Amino acid sequence: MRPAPNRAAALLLAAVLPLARPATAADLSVTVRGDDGVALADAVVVVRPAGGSGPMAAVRYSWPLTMAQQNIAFNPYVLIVPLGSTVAFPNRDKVRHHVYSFSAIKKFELKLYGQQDERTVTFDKPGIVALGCNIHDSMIGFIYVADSPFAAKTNAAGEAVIHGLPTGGAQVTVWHPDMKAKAPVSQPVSLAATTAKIVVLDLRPPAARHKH
Ligand SMILES: [Cu+2]
Repeated sequence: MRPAPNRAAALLLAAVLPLARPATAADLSVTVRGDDGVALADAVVVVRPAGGSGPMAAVRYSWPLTMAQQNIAFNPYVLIVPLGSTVAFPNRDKVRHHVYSFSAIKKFELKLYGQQDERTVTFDKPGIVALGCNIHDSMIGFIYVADSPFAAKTNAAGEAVIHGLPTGGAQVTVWHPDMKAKAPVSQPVSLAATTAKIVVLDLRPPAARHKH
């Protein structure tokens, strides 16, 4: 008895696929600092390869699409979501919150809701959404709606690493809530197997920066 040709082809494919990694994958490490030299946590880094990066519909990041209200604060302070995402807004406090955005790409209001309750909002335009709470003026948070599969947020050392990029030309876009300019800054980068880049942002004076 001979094996069916389709089965043989499938077995061959299964044997080959684990080796079929792109030969040209690049890892980019971006360090973001303020013009005062201090490392910036919570900066958004988005990379757009020159050759394009395909449709956003199936894009998933490695973190949950959740903007919680916890300890009278938004958690996380900055959340990056892929364009078209639906974000959950769970209330994990004992008090009620009333979340709103006046930002151009998405104006909305989630009227007073309490503990263990949750609302969702879908973000269908790229850009930056500033969040507030009608009850607690100190609550400030941001959602960055990104139109690239390649995005990351800087850690406490001001570093973000993005893996699996195609080598070659790309644009690196960086944004931080305390930037003087409202729009993100974009710079060209040439991606090799491993590339490190430092981006310095002009910051507002310390007294005008967000507390969170
Ligand atoms: Cu609140």
